[in-house]
Amino acid sequence: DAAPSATPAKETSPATAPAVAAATTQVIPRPAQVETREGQLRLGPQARIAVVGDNAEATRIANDFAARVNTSRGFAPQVGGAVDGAAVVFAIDPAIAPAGDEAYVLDITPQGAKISARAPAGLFYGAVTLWQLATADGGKGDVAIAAQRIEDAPRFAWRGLMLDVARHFRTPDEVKALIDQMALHKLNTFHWHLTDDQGWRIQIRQYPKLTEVGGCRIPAGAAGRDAKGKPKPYCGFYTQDEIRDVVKYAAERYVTVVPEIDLPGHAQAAIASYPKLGVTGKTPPVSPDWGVHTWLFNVDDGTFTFLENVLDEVMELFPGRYIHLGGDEAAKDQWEQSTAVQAKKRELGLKDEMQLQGWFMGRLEKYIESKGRRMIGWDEILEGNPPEDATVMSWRGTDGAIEAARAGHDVVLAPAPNLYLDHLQSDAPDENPGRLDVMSLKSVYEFKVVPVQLSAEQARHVLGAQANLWTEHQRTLERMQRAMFPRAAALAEVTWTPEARLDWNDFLQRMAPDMARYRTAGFNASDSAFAVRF
Ligand code: TNX
Repeated sequence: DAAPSATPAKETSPATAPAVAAATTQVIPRPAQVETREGQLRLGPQARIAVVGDNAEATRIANDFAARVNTSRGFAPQVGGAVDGAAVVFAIDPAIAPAGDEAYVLDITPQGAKISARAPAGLFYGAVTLWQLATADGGKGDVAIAAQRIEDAPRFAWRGLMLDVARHFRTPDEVKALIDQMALHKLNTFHWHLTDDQGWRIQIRQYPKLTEVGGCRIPAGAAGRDAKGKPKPYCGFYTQDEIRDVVKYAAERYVTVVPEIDLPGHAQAAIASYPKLGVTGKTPPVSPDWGVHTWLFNVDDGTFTFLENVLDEVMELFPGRYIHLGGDEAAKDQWEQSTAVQAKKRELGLKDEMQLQGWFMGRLEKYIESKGRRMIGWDEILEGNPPEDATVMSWRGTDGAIEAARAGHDVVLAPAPNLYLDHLQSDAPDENPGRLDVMSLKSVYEFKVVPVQLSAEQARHVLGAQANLWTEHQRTLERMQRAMFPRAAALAEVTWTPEARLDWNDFLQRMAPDMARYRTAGFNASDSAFAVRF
């Protein structure tokens, strides 16, 4: 891939913005409340960090902060010792004003900085804020941070990114680098799209063929053949150990991983591995091309046993509350054409295939609920009359979100095209390949999470928002990263910052140090985001 070469528009370019605008707190997402103070705090190699009380997690977070300071500024503050004389203090304090586990207060005076939070998650976010302040000038060694008092808490509980690793696989290390960038922007939910027609990417011990067969495809055209014309499979999957490692890495950064096993459509790779799971008895290849496919899971008991066994292993690996069961784009042809499926439909007294899908999803939902989990699914699940406690991820615009919230379902907004990061982000000629129309950094920033049609009561069902990266067009790591950031930074601000504090021009100023931080981290955020004339 060519490096971005587009010339940023003068009036908005972070490259032309002052390195650090003194009046702006250089933090993304913008904190809920900032009170400026006189003077500056200097942090240098002599700085020491103290942790109040005997809290192992607070100490881990303090050490993590010290390590990040070391990576960016080249000195590691010592962690330990008395509060007196410490440059930075971490304290769990249930009495701070802002509510919630993710809230924190960061009080910076010329004498020192104190991060207080009700829970470790808040300490972690306070540390991220202080680290951003300490790295805004992009320099090494001593740093001066403007004295100020920050009170901060997120607007929404679900601040998410989805990555599709079925169309194009990314290694565990690549996924971790993404999760790290999420955490540094206070995004807290990583939705991992693990199965699809083009690949099954999660090892399931009871069904090894899912990854042996379903983890590989022969790409269409030249990409799928070597020089001698021999098939060149495209493969990739995560072992369970790798998944546990990623989940732990995410947890240490207060990111919850939501796995998705897509049902009953997007099932071609599973059916290629175990044809009995399908309706026709035929064996398809793992799909080499994109688009909506026709291969559906069967509705017989054998298929449910398989899916329940798969979900058992999935729930063992992912301790979070939500399991995503897909539900999108299940073309019903195969069900319509199968006498056995039609007999089942009549036996259940269901009038059409959408009701049958509702029954299918409902059965699996009950299963995971019996294990204390909750189902989330794409907005098609609404058409199957799901039970009230199903959470809806609205992707076909925002109508699904409105309908879901009115019907009493919790909802996450992830609408196409606004939050679909597979769309181009500029019209620069060397832009990442992607879908039209252009979804610019600004269009993500201007996304309204709560649809205006909802009453205040209904709006309480809005858990938050998420941006999705489908990877049909994102073949390489560089493309994936450029499609994600910096637009994910805009999403972070939209989901964290109080609506009244959102300010596009101020955000653009804060993007300058943010872009420098990606470069330092070796993460390919897209400069072309700024090539658009906003
Ligand atoms: C629709 S959005 C899909 C994905 C595709 C995406 C882009 C959704 C729930 N399903 O399977 O990747 O369009 O082509």
